Amino acid sequence: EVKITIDGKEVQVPKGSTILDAAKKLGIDIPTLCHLDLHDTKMVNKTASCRICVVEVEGRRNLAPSCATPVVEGMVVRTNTIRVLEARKTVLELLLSDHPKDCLTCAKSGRCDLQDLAEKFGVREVRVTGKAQSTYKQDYSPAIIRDMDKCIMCRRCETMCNEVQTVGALSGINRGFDAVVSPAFESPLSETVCTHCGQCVAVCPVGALTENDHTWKVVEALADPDKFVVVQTAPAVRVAIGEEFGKEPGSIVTGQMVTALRSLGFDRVFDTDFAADLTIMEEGTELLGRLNRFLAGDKDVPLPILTSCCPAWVNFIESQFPELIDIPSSAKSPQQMFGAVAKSFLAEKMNIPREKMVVVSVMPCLAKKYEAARDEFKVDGNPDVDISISTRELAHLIKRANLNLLELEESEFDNPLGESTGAAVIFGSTGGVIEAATRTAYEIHTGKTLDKVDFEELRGFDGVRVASVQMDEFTLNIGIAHGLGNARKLLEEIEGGNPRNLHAIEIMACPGGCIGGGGQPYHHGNSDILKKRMAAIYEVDKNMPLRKSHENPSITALYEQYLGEPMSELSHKLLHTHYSV
Ligand code: HC1
Ligand code: SF4
Repeated sequence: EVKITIDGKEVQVPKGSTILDAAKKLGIDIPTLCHLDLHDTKMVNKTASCRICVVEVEGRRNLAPSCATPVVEGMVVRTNTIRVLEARKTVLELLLSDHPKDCLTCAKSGRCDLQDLAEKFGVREVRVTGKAQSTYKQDYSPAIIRDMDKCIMCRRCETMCNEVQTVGALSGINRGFDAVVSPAFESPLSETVCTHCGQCVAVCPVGALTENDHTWKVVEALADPDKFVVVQTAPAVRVAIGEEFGKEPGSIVTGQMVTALRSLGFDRVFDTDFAADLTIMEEGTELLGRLNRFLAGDKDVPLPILTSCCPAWVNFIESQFPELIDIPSSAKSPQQMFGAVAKSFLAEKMNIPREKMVVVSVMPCLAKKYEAARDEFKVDGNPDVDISISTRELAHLIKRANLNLLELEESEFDNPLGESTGAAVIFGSTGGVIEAATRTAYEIHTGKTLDKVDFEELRGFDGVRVASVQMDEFTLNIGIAHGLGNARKLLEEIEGGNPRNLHAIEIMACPGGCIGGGGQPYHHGNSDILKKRMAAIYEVDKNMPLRKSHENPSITALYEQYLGEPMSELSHKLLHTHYSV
């Protein structure tokens, strides 16, 4: 431990800590822009490029960036001298001299770190006038908008994309005023290996990277008297959207969210969780089918089976591990299963022509926008899911309609596509999809009822986890990874001959799984927030009367009335897909 003094207060921190760490421990707020500390991944954006966090260290001539200066025994630090404050103001003016001033129409207005600091430091004019403002073309991908005029070169997105996700779509190019983070050769993101995971958006402190906002498309559909507009909400939205209205992370606001959606004018408010149960029926059957072939001695059976509900992950395997493309489950994601069932079963039942039905999804994810737009999920050009909006976008819509989520009464989802089990809601957390599949696979394989449905060994926050579940005489070996960098580790292990004999693997592209998705309320890499959302997910599961997908009565009815059985011909047509490299 090292003892130092900051603003007259003593604090002890472990050797190797920075001044910024020590100040945090004292509750002293040093402003940062480029700094990003993703504790659980041990990943830190170390550029120390913005210099907004400078402090005065006794005995040193120059101001020190607190994020990159290690503590030394006896160090005396001041964070609020006139010299420090003026230096910070100058840093801001320099940044603003090459930054657009269109805050009124910026997607990040009101939640921009640079705007907040300019306000805090009372910057009323920009004295530094550099070269004319640099200008770049805006880049629209299905999920993400890049407005590089707003890039402040903090390089958080680069660390996220290259080091945490190991995708490598972004890097710093050009020099001086023209320096910017961009795909190589300034290609549009959609023409690169970008997976649309949205983690770069999640950490961008300014308006350089934002979601492709579809809220007005939703409003237009709702206002069209010719359209029948249904909405589905993903598992992870209900434990996070409350944060946008001032609730603590991990607050469960399912009932209020349903009321808000109904008040917005949706004709039916359904649940992606219903389709998550359906996914388990299909994916679980596929898993058991492959295991049975394996147990019968078939050496060519593609194992381990990989979950396929995360579109960024699917994109990642398509572009980075094409030789493994036969092993993911062919089951569509719940978002897409929902759309396919709504526009067939429900549309037929209600006698609504396909083109008059609009399916909107509310997702914690930006890659879901890209998934919804993929050609394999269209019938004659008409998509199964018409519009996908994020948790943040739904919060905007609710506020725009003068509704306060927290004051709304709770209400229930509509049926039949609104009924779900606890197995479905845990899809929202890392480990949840495979736990849900295990609950069902166990009971079908052994013919026994589980005494305890909680598979604690599959839960947790470690980036890569491996556990075994006993199914009578058969030991099912399960692997789990969240974050694409961790996924890469597990896939390299599979390519290397699968030494741990894994039979099934769940992969989610985002830290924590969907609860940490690129469309969730901004959490700035703070894993405490993610852990609270995770706890809430398991809480919802615990309180559900039914906790296994195969016990969902609406799912049973759907098979009886329409699909026949899991993996039937119609199930294949509606609920399964193929991958392309
Ligand atoms: Fe997810 Fe899924 S769990 S992918 O994390 O399989 O987005 O929440 O909706 O589709 O159900 C996301 C969450 C979500 C799908 C489900
Ligand atoms: Fe990289 Fe994900 Fe951003 Fe694409 S969306 S640039 S993969 S961090």
